[in-house]
Amino acid sequence: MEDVTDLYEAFGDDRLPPGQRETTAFPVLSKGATPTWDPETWEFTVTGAVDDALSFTWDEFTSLPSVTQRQDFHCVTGWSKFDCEFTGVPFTELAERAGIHDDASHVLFSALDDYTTDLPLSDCLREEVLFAWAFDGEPLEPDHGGPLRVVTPHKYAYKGAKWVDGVEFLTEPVLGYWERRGYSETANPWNEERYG
Ligand SMILES: Nc1nc2c(c(=O)[nH]1)N[C@H]1C(S)=C(S)[C@@H](COP(=O)(O)O)O[C@H]1N2
Ligand SMILES: [Mo]
Repeated sequence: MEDVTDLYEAFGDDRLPPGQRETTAFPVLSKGATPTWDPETWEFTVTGAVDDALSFTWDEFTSLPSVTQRQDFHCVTGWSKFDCEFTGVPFTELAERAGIHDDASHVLFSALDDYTTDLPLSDCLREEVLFAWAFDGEPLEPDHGGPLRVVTPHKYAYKGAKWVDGVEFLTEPVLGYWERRGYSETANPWNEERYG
């Protein structure tokens, strides 16, 4: 099992970013209701500035090479949860398969509840950005984004789309759900980039 917990040292001096408090609970934060999904019709797409647009069924997606990492989780509302064990497909795995165009600079994630979030491409091409389907060895609970969510331990957690079903490569930024409402595009917890 891969263990990247100590990656926080690359993000800042302190494991707990400024203005955060540690919790052992795992609160649920969603803009609305938990969406339902059907494993028979679920489809994940990779589109935009790529050589090959991709599409996966649930069986195809969960057959991709996966990793398990221990990561920390930082919510912009002020709580952090340490040592979350997530299993899933690295972002870089999909990026390599699709072939990203040289002029791609940003990424927009989409989700079953019509949530979106955007990040600069360079913030996504990191080993800790995963499309995760398991938490602590169990299938990801629906309220926490099951069947599939993104995790971004180097960013506030609103960058990790729950119920994710697509990723689009962009040549210019397109603001996501919270980014349009004033939250930061880059969202670095160690710089307290909460608002844009
Ligand atoms: N699809 C979707 N993803 C989402 C959200 C959402 O409302 N919809 N909320 C975000 C926010 S603000 C946070 S803090 C985390 C919360 O994840 P959790 O509910 O598993 O704690 O999910 C993020 N991803
Ligand atoms: Mo959040």
